[in-house]
Amino acid sequence: MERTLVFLKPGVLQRRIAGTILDRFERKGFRILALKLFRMDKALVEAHYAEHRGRDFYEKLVEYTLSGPVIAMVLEGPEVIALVRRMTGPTDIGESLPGTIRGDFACSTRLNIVHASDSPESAVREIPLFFKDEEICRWEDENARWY
Ligand code: FUP
Repeated sequence: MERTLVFLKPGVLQRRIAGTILDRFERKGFRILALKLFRMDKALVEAHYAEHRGRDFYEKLVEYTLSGPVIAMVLEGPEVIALVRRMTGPTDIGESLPGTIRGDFACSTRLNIVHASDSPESAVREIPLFFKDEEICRWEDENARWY
């Protein structure tokens, strides 16, 4: 069983598509262990995107991420990290096929609407940036045998 960190970027609330995207993750069968709507502060954005500091898109990325509330979540499931990345589609919007979240709801790499951890190492680093341990709710999944 794996966990991954996902957040829906500010454009999602503005466009009223938060429910639509959350619905995809729920229907896939992942378990939502934590969920919150909040404004990331600059320290969190800089910590989260530390690997991109100095890149030409970095300032715009920080500005966009700070421009409104995000909806962050921890999802759990077998191979959830790779499966969610398949659902979001690749970073490069030109490669994101219809049927993926980015392919269906974004036409810009910079405003690509969703973040999802890209590896087990990233998930382990990112989850505690967003959630305290007591905010992560473990629950019995009676439906798990159907997925
Ligand atoms: P991802 O893990 O798919 O979100 O991709 P990255 O961590 O490589 O990039 C983080 C964010 O930087 C992307 F969501 C959008 C932004 N970005 C750009 O604006 N231009 C680029 O060329 C690459 C990334």
